[in-house]
Amino acid sequence: MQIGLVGLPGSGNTTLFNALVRANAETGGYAGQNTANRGTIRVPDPRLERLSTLFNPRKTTFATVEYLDIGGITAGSGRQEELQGAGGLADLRSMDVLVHVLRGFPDLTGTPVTPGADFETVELELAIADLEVIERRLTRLSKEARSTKQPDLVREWELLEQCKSEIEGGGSIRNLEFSPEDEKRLRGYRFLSQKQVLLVLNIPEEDLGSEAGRLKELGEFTEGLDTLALCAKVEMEIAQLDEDDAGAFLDDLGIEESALNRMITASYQLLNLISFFTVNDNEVRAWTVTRGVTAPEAAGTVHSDMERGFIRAETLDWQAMLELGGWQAAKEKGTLRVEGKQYVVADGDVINVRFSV
Ligand SMILES: Nc1nc2c(ncn2[C@@H]2O[C@H](COP(=O)(O)OP(=O)(O)O)[C@@H](O)[C@H]2O)c(=O)[nH]1
Ligand SMILES: [Mg+2]
Repeated sequence: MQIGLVGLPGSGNTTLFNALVRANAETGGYAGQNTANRGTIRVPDPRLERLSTLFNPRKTTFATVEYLDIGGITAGSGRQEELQGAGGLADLRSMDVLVHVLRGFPDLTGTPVTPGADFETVELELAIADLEVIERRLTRLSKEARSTKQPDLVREWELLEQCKSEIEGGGSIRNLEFSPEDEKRLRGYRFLSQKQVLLVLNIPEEDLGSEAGRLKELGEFTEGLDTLALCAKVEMEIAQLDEDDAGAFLDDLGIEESALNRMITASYQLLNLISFFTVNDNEVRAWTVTRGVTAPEAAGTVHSDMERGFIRAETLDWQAMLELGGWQAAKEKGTLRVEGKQYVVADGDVINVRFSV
């Protein structure tokens, strides 16, 4: 999974990035506007750790999340999308989720705290970047569609016109609903204003404990969007500590779960993702799939041959696997399930795919 951090400069994008990936990137804008930071983290998963203890494999492979901090968005960023190199909005196109970092703490210059307006500014730039892409494509597409009358082109033209008027009316492509076929037609554009978003309100340390209240104050613009509040500065400090000290520090501050965990949970929920596990002597590994995938589709994330040649999936819940202590015991106790092609994978399933190609 790839997650892009977006926000006005000074909102704490880089501070949060440092907290998430335990990095030490320069904060406070000293590194300049066009420095992108990238970092990958393992998705913490106690289930995987326990399975690993049981199977004692040569390798344990966690799911990963890559974070990208593009270095701030300001008025005008959208129009310059293609001009900018590293640090430009174009890098955001491959992201699965955009995290809007909203400044909820008083800054040194005394600029008022206006998360709603800040969000609008950034959303507008994302939409403008999309509009640029749409307009460029429409110039050619409208001619082609008119002359060839090819239904696919005509439909694409209609869809882009629909996106264009949504943006021109001040909206985001996210607000539009498309049929699965139309969704597919637009997928290649990877529109920024269509991406799932998570709002992160960056609050001052004094407000820890009042997260819910601060989020409520945000008002109407958050309707229908996932939100969470955290103090990036404190989280960055926590991220520099070793695990035991970090736990004690979190307790002291009354923070139940680190930002890292909360952001990952929120992102998984937003994208409707679940995990399943494969286990053997060589490797115990977590895989990420969309909720609702069938066993062959899940097998396909491991290897395309496994999907093509899928016969059946031997399945057991991770907890049952731990209780029973392995495949053999599960077979003997009759708890091992043998699932076919229609089986919908559940979060926490341990799966062994039988296939033949
Ligand atoms: N008081 C306070 N200051 C913060 C917080 N997060 C970031 N800052 C400060 O705000 C400034 C800008 O932060 P930075 O992460 O570089 O913002 P960016 O421009 O969005 O990447 C830095 O001086 C940070 O120390 C926070 O949660 N509370
Ligand atoms: Mg920054």
